[in-house]
Amino acid sequence: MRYSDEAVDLTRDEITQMQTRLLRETVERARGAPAYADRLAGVSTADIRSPEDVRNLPLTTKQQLREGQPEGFLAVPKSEVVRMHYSSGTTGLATAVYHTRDDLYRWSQVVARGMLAAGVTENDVFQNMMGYGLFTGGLGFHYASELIGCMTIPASSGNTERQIHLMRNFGSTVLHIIPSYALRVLHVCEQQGIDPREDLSVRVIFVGGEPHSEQLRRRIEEGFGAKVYNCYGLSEMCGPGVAMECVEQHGLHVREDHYLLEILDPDTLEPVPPGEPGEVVLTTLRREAMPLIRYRTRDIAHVIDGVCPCGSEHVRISRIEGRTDDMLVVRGVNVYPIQVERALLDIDEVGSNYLITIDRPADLDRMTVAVELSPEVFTDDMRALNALRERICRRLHTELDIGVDVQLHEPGELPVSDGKAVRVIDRR
Ligand code: DLL
Repeated sequence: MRYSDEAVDLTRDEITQMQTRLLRETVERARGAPAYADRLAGVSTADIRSPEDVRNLPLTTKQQLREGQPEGFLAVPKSEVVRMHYSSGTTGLATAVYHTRDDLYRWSQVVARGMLAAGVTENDVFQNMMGYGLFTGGLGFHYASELIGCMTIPASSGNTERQIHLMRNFGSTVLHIIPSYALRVLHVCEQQGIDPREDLSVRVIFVGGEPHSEQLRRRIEEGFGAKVYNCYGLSEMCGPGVAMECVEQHGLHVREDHYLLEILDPDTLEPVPPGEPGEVVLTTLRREAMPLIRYRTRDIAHVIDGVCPCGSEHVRISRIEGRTDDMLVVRGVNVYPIQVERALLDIDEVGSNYLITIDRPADLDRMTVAVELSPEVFTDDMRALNALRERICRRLHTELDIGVDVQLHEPGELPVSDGKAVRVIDRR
């Protein structure tokens, strides 16, 4: 029988009612976790009459999760836990996240909903090019794809030549991949004389796990001749699937029957209106093993107002515009790495990789952007290269409001990762 998911059709009223009930249940369950027992002692679930009443509950931070390690946030007996993941810990110590069997099934459901919304069916061949293991990117999509009934290729990340071989040999139609790695795959295809548009069958690509710009999405779409859909998530909320784009590719629908979304001003912690960027704060609504209340993700996004033409009334958020902790202050100016990417990829001659380095010679911040050029334009003509470098400097200056040193590199010269890309080295 074909897998389907009715929750996608919930009306706004139904979502509100469901969230109110699930929020009460979440609070009751969370009391079972040592880290929440005291903090929720004064909360009466009878006082929760709408999803907005979440504001009366305490916030949860990454620091508290760390302090609660290894089991402070575990709300069920350990015998009910069937798996744990360990968050990537890119910004500090990693934290364990636990799942019951039902947690894992519901996680598959939310990801499958996003795959179905992008038109994936049991006739597709799904090549999962995200790391399998403690990182949630691989396993998060794996079970969703099997739930739908796709032939699933658990390729994991890395070994680009083999990835290309698998795509060709088995006719992969759907991919899941880190966006910076997708550009790397395109680059290797080019080196091997393979035209992905002609020689591969890929039609849908899910990307996520790291910030990326609209320009980067378009490059992947053009390179593969496929539609690219953004998928957001974090280990603390299970992993991928918290919010995913539909065919409209205009905002990511938050799975509101699983997650309660708030967008807060990170300083005042007051809600911001739709359209205004703020910190994404999420409450799990169905999680058993590790319910999290008002978890501060540190990701910045805004709510897109209005109902999506796809018909789903689940609220939409913009792509992640930055993190409260990846903002760089360079000579007193706030800079987000994603701004650099946006500016660079507006320039056709810029290739698939870049690296930002900040140092402080003679007590003054210096920002250097190393940029790979695309293979077609790479030349030995110094005058042409200098003119291009000047153009990139000017574009970055307009975007960032500060002067930046630019270094041009040959294609393939900068370090690459098959996991999340390292875009910034701060040597100050
Ligand atoms: O990256 C889960 C994931 C895997 C999501 C694969 C989508 C696809 P963590 O390793 O815990 O989990 O890292 C979570 O990555 O807080 C964001 O800062 C960032 N991130 C995840 N997805 C996106 C996205 C996974 N689509 C952290 N756009 C999050 C921008 C993203 N940033």
